[in-house]
Amino acid sequence: MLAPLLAFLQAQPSGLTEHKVTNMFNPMTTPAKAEFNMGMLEFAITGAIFAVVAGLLIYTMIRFRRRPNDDSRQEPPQIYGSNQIEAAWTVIPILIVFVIAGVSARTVWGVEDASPPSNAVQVSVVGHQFWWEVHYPGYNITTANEIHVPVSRNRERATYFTLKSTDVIHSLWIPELGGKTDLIPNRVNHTWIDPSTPGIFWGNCTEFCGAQHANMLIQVVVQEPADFDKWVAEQQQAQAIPAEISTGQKRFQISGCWACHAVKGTRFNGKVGPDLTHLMSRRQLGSGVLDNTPANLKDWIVNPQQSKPGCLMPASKMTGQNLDDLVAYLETLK
Ligand code: HEC
Ligand SMILES: [Cu+2]
Repeated sequence: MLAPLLAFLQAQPSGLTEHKVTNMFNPMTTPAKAEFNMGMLEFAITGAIFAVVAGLLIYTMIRFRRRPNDDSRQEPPQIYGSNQIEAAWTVIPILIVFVIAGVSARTVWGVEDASPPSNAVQVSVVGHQFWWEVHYPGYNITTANEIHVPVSRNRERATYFTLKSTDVIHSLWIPELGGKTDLIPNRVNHTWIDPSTPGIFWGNCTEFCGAQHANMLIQVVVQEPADFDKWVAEQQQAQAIPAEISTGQKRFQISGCWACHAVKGTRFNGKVGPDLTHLMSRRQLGSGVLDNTPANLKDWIVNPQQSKPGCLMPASKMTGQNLDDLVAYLETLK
């Protein structure tokens, strides 16, 4: 009953259902399903062990409880050692550990070491305090915090991730699409997804990485292949150099924004912060803290520490015409 209502409330103008409230009990890719099934198997095994141990404990507490007025009662005979029972309670746990270890190893390797089909979409994600740098080496695209991928059926155009970090350990978790995989400095990790339905899936950094760890959100936009190809074509465009440099663009330069931000097609090539070439195509600012609206963009530039205290972009304290010019320029970055 609730499902259609939720779907209605979550429906986006783009027609994509948004899964902002994440749900790890709703796996939607092959790896997520494998991990979910593994979790359920381990939950069942440990649940059964818990039931047996707790059952025996409760039985013993009741059966052998102290009865002050019952001195004549016959205690059951003590048993000193039993090779059969001791062998059983040694061997059975070993078998259980083998089953759990075997299933876990198979699942982890199936996700980490899967070899991509030739038409896979390769996405390289680099963790930063506190945002996600996203590259598509095959398409020559750089973006941030919002990963677009095509719907994949039978692993056709499945998405393969290469995960790295520039500073500390981060961890990628998009609950509907797959389990956590760490992004570790000086190490490369892999995972993959083959989402079967379009939608916008939210995720989070799940390895504590500093002050704004909880605001290091990420979105995966799963699109029909044709829509994804359209997005790729748009992102591949560099910004055209206008005949006359706008005052806003000058402001971007004078204020030193380019020291940290790149705009493809211009000389701005900073690498410390997110690539801004297609800033306006993104739904959010500051990896999920603000909706990408002109008013929020202004607030962010004046003082990002207001909405994301401790983030690594300094306040510009810019006001008046300078601010308006700069925002007008950023709004051309479609
Ligand atoms: C010292 C480096 C640095 C400077 C200088 C800097 N920024 Fe940033 N900027 C960052 C970092 C780091 C982030 C990511 C913050 C986060 O999400 O945690 C960021 C984020 C942004 C974002 C949000 C991008 C997104 O996709 O979420 C915008 C827009 C932005 N900066 C614009 C500017 C403008 C305009 C200037 C110049 C007034 C500027 N920045 C100066 C480092 C910098
Ligand atoms: Cu992080």
